[in-house]
Amino acid sequence: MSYRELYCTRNTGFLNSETPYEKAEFIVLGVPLDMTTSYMPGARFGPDSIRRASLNIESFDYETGVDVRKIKLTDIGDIDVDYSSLELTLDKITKVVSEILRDSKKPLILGGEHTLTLSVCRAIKPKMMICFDAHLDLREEYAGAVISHASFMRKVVEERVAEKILFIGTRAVSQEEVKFIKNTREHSFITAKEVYKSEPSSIIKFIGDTVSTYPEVYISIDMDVLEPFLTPAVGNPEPGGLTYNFVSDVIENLDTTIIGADVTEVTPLYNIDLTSIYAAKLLFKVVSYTSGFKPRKRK
Ligand SMILES: [Mn+2]
Repeated sequence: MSYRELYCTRNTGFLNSETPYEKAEFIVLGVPLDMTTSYMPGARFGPDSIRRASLNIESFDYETGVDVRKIKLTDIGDIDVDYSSLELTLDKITKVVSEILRDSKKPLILGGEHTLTLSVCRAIKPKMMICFDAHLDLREEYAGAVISHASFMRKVVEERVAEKILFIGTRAVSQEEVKFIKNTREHSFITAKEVYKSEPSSIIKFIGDTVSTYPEVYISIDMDVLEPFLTPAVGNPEPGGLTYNFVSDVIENLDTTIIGADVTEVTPLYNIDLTSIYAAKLLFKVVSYTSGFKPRKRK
């Protein structure tokens, strides 16, 4: 028996795709993790909300000409979260994602609190990771927990399961986190204010050039990276965020292989499905830019 059969249950799927697992290029996995949430709870309802959104927005991507409904994609359901043990739950995620990679497929993760990215990195060990997030999540511990939504990136760095991380949209940090990241040579951040003050095309080109020196990239999207009037239903809303078009354009201009992605921190109770629509749409962008589409030459 495979881990996906052991640990996952299936319901209405992302895009309701009927592609069998064996034939799929992308594997959608729900992770309804909601254990260390400290402010707005409800991330456990994120995966189904994003699935529902995926069924109710346009599947044709005008910019790429890709209809994501025609992409070979399958949804294997949700990880069974073990609410008595975060480590056990993270281990289940690592095992299922490892299996997806072993089968030469690309994982698309529907969160769930952002902590799940630690377990995904333990499986993927990306050489390059882009992390769209208002926060750095690099605290040594948070509210007594060494692994939590505010500290899991510290573990990613300390365990060296991601070689280089570029944070984009940063705006809510502690002094400790800034000091820590500046002491690493590998990891860096671009603040939301820097994006706001720059010419969008120049900063998008800068990100594209940075990433293109790596053969592949993993994309982690905490939905709080966007301005909270766009996506208020997140665990920790933070003013001064990015726009949807900016994030979409960054994804469009990544001249390298996207090996997988996650969207996290959607807490739909506060906003019905609107935040989930942004999450689904950004995943559509990842899928359509990954699947055979050649980006236009950047000017
Ligand atoms: Mn965040």
